Amino acid sequence: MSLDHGDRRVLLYACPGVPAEIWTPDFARVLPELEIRIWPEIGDPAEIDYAFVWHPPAGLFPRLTGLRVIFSLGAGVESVLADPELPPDIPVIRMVDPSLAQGMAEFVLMQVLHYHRRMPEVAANQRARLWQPLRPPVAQDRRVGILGFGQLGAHCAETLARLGFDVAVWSRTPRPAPGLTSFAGRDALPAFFARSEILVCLLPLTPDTAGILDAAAFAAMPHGGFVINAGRGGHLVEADLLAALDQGRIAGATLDVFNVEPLPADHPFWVHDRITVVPHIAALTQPRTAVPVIAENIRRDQSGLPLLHAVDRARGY
Ligand code: NDP
Ligand code: OXD
Repeated sequence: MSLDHGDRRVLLYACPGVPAEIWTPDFARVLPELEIRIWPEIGDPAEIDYAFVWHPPAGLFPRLTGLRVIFSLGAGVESVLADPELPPDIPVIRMVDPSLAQGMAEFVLMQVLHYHRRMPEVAANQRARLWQPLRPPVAQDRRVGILGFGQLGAHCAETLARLGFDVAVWSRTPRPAPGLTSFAGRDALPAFFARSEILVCLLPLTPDTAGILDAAAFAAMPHGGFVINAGRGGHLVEADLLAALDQGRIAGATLDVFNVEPLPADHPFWVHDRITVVPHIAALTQPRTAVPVIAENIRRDQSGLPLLHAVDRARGY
């Protein structure tokens, strides 16, 4: 491999809204030889080997004429792929961080338990000063459905199954797994929804998955089910959820991701008594565990080895 600016390697940190100070100590610890530049102070753009991005600033990529690899701060890469000036031949690496999977499993478990143990009803009873012991079904009789059986969905599914829940997963390609019920492909969706009392979305946002949480999904689910969306706001048809909540078809929803973030102050979700709004924190990439994964790919790039976790642009994730 030959680079045209000597042995120095330069990584550009361009994650508007995510303070660079969170990341720089771990880059310095794990990759002391790497020079980190922080957007917009990028110096000579031709010297930049690696770009670490989250919602990349418009017009950035054409300036980086020596770019070798684009690293996404997030597991979801739709904002990177949507950049009209994304260089066609530069690999895009999505974030695979063990802490992200752990954090998502904690979040999904917390929300599933909240609905499984009927906590919204308990809270309503408290407001009414009503002492009413409520009995949940046993976990084995609680059917949870997880859309997406990748890095995050698989960890959540296994965590819930270990606690005894009856878990089904849905993926694009068939992925049978012990202790789980597996569904794959569009044709299997109605049957998957029909058994999902608590539905969790952990899909990437692609043209195939946009709007998947819609009126048809809510109509197919068991009456009074719950929805947890930690994928992307574009997975949810907002008006369909509001209608399904009004009709009682859906009893409650936890939403961590939204079409517009931050969620506008006048959005009806903020004040809906059966919607829990969470500010896109279901799982956060953690520098301590994520930087070593980036470092491994930088080492691979410098040794001419295949990169890990590269996005398949045709698939969109
Ligand atoms: P992966 O790429 O590891 O897994 C994606 C899964 O979705 C795979 O199982 C894939 O199927 C499935 N899938 C993709 N397209 C389809 C389709 N058309 N039909 C059926 N299944 C499909 O992603 P991750 O698990 O790492 O992340 C998933 C998403 O979670 C991210 O893209 C992001 O949007 C979201 N996220 C949200 C966070 C938050 O804090 N709210 C934090 C991190 C991520 P197959 O296995 O067959 O390829
Ligand atoms: C991600 C996210 O994609 O934080 O990692 O949403």
